[in-house]
Amino acid sequence: MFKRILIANRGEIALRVIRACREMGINSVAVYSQADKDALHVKFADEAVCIGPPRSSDSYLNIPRIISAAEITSADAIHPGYGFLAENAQFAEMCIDSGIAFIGPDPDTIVRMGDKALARKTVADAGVSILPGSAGIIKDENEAVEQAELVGYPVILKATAGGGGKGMRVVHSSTDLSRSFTMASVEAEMAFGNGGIYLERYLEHPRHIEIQVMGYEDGSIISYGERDCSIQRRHQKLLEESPSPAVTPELRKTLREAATNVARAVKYIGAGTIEFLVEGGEFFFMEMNTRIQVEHPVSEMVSQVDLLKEQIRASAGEKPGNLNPRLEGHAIECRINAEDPERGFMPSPGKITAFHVPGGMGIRVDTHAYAGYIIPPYYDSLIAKLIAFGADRQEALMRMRRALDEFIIEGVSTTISLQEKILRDSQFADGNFDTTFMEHFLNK
Ligand code: MV4
Repeated sequence: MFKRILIANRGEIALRVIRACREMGINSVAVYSQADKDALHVKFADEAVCIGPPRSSDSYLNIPRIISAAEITSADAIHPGYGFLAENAQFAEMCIDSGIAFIGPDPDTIVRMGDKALARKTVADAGVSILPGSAGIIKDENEAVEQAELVGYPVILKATAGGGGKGMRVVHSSTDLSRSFTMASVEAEMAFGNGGIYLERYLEHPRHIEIQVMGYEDGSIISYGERDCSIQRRHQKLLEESPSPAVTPELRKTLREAATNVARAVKYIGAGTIEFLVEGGEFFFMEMNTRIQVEHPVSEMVSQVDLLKEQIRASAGEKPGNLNPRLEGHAIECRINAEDPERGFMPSPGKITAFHVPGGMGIRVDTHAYAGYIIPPYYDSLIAKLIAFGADRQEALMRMRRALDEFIIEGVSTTISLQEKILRDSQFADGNFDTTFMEHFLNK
């Protein structure tokens, strides 16, 4: 097992990794930017190294500085968390070349899944259904029109280097297609340095359902239950739950088998998520995330497995702790962001003047915030993840409403009041929602 893990991240996920390390008897090394000198991950880790100025590009994204920090502290592994360098194949490769384990899949797998057109091919070859669409990157406008005619409108253009909604365009007829294709490609080139575009049939009312998997060196792939992440605004998730109110036991079994086949096809190691679009009982692979995700706690609550510990064990070459996790109960997570829903979700950095965290039966809060903490303006605006667990959805919903009401955060604007409103919505309460829910909800 690893002796010392450097955490190349900040915020709540850095704390989450430190907690797993502590329980496993592993030393932890925090890295931090000048803006994070008073952050809890710096205080809670066994050691901490300042890696540079506030801007991410000078600190949490600066590969040489992070590798140097690992070398001077004799860390034998690096945990990237989510965001920042978590899905950077070059970083994973440089860790390995420096004799430091990267806690994640091998660099080839990151590349294979990070290129979304290549991922579609990999998944189709593994026998898992993908949406009808182009066989790979579309070379020009004429090919885009040809492919769209074959697939049928509406279609969606996606950047092969994108993911998570960046650089997408929905096209309803051939008149828009040539222009949309050119614009999408130029945008993708600017955003990702890769203008490659592929095309798929567009589903108007899908659910976003994802399956958590864990892969091990002995070849075993453990699948967990699904998470329903349909409640999003501009591709930012606001609330996630497990199980999905829309997934039957039969569909769950099928989705878990499909996700396992995808992971097996790439000999997946560590924590991964296979995202599907589900509509009218049909499901289609969308993309695979090769990292631990923000919303992993809902899977932890319903499986009673510590996914961080399993991820670390898997990367250290150990066998799975539990071959067949039992799924029991219902978990919901609200992402509490320092943003103002009344002002178009503008970030609201600054000093948290009062902070009271809810507790009691079935409540978990993953946060790095405290009273007096100053949220820096340089990073994402997640302040806390509030997770409610209950025997069934009804109980989890009641606990979440109760806990949101108890949560006191003063000094910055937060999304709490919006999440309270979502939890009072009758359609949401009935489990009757899809990825278009937030659009309708915000226009009510
Ligand atoms: C789609 C889709 C409908 N059809 N692809 C958004 C995030 C990115 N990963 C892909 N996304 C979508 N892809 C096809 N073929 C609808 C979305 C989508 C969406 C997906 C999940 C959650 C919220 C969403 C909101 C708008 C669009």
